[in-house]
Formats: sequence, structure tokens, C-alpha cells
Amino acid sequence: MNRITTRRTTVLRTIGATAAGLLLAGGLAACSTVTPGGGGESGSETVNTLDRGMEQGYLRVGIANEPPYTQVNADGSVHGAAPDVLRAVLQTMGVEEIQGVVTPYEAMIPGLNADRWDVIAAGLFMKQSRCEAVAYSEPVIVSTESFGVPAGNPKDITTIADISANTELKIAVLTGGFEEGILKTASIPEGQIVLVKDSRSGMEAVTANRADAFLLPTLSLNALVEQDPSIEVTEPIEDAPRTGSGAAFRKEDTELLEAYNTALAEFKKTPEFAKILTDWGFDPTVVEGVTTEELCKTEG
Ligand code: 6CS
Repeated sequence: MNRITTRRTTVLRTIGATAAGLLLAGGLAACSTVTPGGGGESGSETVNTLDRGMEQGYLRVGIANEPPYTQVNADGSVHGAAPDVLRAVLQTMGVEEIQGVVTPYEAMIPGLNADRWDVIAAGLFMKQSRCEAVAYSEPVIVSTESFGVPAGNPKDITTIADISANTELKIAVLTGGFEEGILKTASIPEGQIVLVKDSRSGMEAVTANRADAFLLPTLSLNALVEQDPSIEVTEPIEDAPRTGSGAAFRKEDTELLEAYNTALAEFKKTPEFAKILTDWGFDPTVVEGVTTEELCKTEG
């Protein structure tokens, strides 16, 4: 592992087994150098994740870099609705900073359970299989899915049912993402699914006519089309499941989860919570009354 310490941030480059992750400072860390902890070992005793975070001043967070859910700025600082809420809540718990590790969605849960990061805050939407593998906090974000289509939506793709009804249609989705699960749950044949590694490749699949649409969260597509006006974003898809996410912890980090949920409940009452979500384009009222138990019933 090599370490590059700049005046403003500390960037650690990890050569991961499943996905090279770039470890980024969560904020403007003044000349701090960190060596990510291993499995929480500190001396001879095992230190739990919350205590380790308080002792070392940060927790490592798995992120994707998909605005507005997650965003890595040019200076290496980590932002987006999910990490900004995570950082604010952890600070009320005595954990000052977060260190982001950029990784594909499909690697987030394996990496968490392999202790490559301590928490996921990326808009990793809750569904049955994920809720079996990690411990989600109560939800922070509830959002919608849309299609990115060529301008004018020439094939009039607006629902998942439209894809089922026309076997000629090809839909791009992120490998291992929530949207791939939507198509599989709808029994869409593999021949209609175009797997892409990242959002840019999904947009390119549509512009290069390798796919008729790119299925992704509405707000993520809205951010992407700012760079590519040849793509149009459909209205939220009425027959797609509601997407909700919170922070995801290892199942064994029960003390951290409990403390986080308590602190999150208080933070949700503050104007800062509403401001973070609103500033990133989310409606903070949509998550009111929605629970992890409910969102974890989503098939897939
Ligand atoms: O939870 C997921 O897998 C999806 N979440 C976001 C924020 N973007 C795409 C990804 O597939």
C-alpha cells in the first residue's frame, strides 16, 4: 500500500483483490496520514468498530462516486447525500471524519464483510438479499428509478412492463446493481440485459445504440445528462420498486448500528439533515415513516 500525503488530503491507494479502491479523505484533513486499520485489532485485544473509529478519528466508507448519492471532488474529499449524512451523524457520535474507498456496487458488501471498509454509504438500495448480508441503518434516502433514452424516447420505453412486452429491447444496467435485480425479478431474459461497469459506460451503450435504454436512479441520470444532452431521462418508472438506502454495517457491528440509529433519529429532526438532502436534490420528507424493515421486503 503506498501513501501520498498532500497538504489538504491524504490519499491512500489500495490494490484490492476484487476492485482497486482509491482511499480518499472525507474532508480537508490537514497533513494527516492514516494507515487503514485491519480487522479492528489494536494491540492484543479486539477493538469494536465504533471504538476504533473514535480512537483513530475516522471510519472507512465504501462509496461509488455517482452524484448525487456519492461524489468524490477533485481535491479527494468525499461528498454526496449518503456520505454527507453519514459524516454528520458520526460526528455527533465522536467519530470526526470518513475515509472514502471508491468501489463498484457489486463489490461493496463483499468488501465490507472482508473489512476493507467499515460502512457503506452509497445509496446501496435495500432488498432482501442485501438485508440478509449486512445490517442497514434506518433509511436516509428514498428515491426513484428512470430510463436514460435517446432524445424523444423513440421506442417509448417508460415501464418495466414495456421491456417484458418487447423482447427486441435491450436495457443497460450496472453489473450487480439494484437495477439488474429489478430486471431479473421481472424475468427479463439475459439476452435483453446489457451489463456495464459504470454509469459512463451505460450512457455510452445508449448513444452507441448497443442498448435502447440505461436503467439507473432518476437523480443519477439527471446528473449524467448534464454532460450528455443527447440522452433524455424518463419520468420515474411507475412499476419499479421504491428504492431506499441507509448506512450499511457488518452484521456483527451491533453496538455501532444501535448507536448510529439513535444518533440518526436525532439528526433527522435537525434542519441540517433536510439541508443536506435538499442540496443534493432529494426530497427529505419522502423518507418520513419509511422503515428498513419495510424496504428490506423488496424482492431480489
Ligand atoms: O443500490 C444500487 O445497486 C444502485 N444504487 C445507486 C445509487 N445507483 C445505481 C446502483 O445500481
